[in-house]
Amino acid sequence: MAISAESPASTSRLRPLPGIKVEVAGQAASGCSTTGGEGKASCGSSDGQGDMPAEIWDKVKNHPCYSEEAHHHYARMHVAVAPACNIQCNYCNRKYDCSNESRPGVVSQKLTPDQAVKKVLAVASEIPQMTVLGIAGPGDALANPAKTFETFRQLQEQAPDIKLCLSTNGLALPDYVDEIAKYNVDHVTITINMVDPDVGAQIYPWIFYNHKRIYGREAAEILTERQMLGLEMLTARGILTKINSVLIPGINDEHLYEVNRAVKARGAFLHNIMPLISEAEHGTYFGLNGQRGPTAQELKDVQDACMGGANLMRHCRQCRADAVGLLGEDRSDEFTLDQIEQMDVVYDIEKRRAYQEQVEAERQAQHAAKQSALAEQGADDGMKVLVAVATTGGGKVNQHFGHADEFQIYELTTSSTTFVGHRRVDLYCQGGYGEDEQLPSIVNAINDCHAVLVSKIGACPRDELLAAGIEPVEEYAHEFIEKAALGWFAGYRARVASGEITHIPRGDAAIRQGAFKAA
Ligand code: CLF
Ligand code: SF4
Repeated sequence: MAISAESPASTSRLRPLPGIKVEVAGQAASGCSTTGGEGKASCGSSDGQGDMPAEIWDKVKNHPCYSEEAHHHYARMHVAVAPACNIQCNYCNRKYDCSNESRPGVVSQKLTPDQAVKKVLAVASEIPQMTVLGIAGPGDALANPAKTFETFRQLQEQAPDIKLCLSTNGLALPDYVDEIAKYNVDHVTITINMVDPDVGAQIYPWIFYNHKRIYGREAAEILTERQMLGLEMLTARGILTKINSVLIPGINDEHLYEVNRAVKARGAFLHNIMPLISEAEHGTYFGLNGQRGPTAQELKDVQDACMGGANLMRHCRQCRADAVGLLGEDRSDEFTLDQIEQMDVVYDIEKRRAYQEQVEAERQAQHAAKQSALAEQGADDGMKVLVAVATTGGGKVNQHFGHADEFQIYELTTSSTTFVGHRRVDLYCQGGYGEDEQLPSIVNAINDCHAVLVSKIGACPRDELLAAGIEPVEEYAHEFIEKAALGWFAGYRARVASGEITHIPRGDAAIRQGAFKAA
């Protein structure tokens, strides 16, 4: 893949729009770009507030998608009130969740605004660290404006401490920016996969615009103009924007660098480059025609090439349109409409605030532990490794290897720990017993890592990992992730320096889709 960080950014085909002031360094980007943005792996909030302005920090500090650090501690939920869509993406089949914001899997229940509000209040009373409500499909939030804004209107009144968030393909966005601002929707995601209509024509067969269906390049040209206009209008109103881009090998992989530059120039706060999910059984055009998704290394290469542009998000889980919980977990089964009817819902804003203060104290402790572990790393020897971590949340190494349905991946150097992604895996422990046939697929998923940090691991997977050259590490159980990872890394470097072991760079890994999550 020929992606160069030196590639020229070409936004020449994107016309500036009259009356819209576009700050290249970015009003919204001021949150991160005031520190230069150069080399940052994700939003500046992954390292605490830093020199981010207080009003931006206030918006991102407990939003699990806008802050990598926050995603260990705070939860989000989606309500599926938006079934219709106004475009067709070649990676989407409407029987499945919107691929913009979700992994494939049918939405179990579509909700009316009243049902959605009831569900949000029930979840908020049960999960006090749930801080964000998003509308992300299963179609497009703004192709269903009445339901979307009625939900936001009610929630703004009844749950004023919950941040409101929406996700859209951007086609209708310029028509609704004022309404988005009216309901204090502070976070908007636009899925932008291209800024070149010739690339767009390979991703979008048609759009529905001005009461008619428009096909091919013309459709992509309208879509990109509407997306850019909508982004500029949001930036002008001080609304934080995140751009989601689906990495489609051979179609837009090299082009995403240009997308990154174009959205940064229009004030996007964050750019989330995520892998195409493409399987024949999903029934999508790409899935049926053999279009593959990227490998872990291909995804990382594109993300790394885009560093220094808009700040990057790498912790996206491609959630369902009805997801509930921490990113990576899904508690939607606990909150069906029938179950909500039985619940005693008490929306106690003070109780939520008190709980979140405890969460904040834990988060500060994690941040401090990371800083002190970095300070102890010693001289830089240029080594860079990936490690996998099993965690149930709270920023700690606190999950048994056999219970992990995903591993979080960190890149370690002597001066940094960077969250670079997650890998879904088949659950190893099924009904109390280890399923050894799952092991090769788990090894494939973390094959680029030198170690896997877990709270506990059985003898059989331990041997298999060692044979594959991945070191299982239990001695940091229940410690904060970065502190644990850096503790292992210091020991590893010492063993290499002493000649006890030889450092061997590792290969690529497979991004798993459709992994078994339950026994
Ligand atoms: Fe939902 Fe999206 Fe808001 Fe987050 S998800 S609407 S910004 S609250 Fe987050 Fe899920 Fe990735 Fe979306 S991990 S798919 S980026
Ligand atoms: Fe599907 Fe979302 Fe694309 Fe609409 S915008 S076609 S719902 S992926």
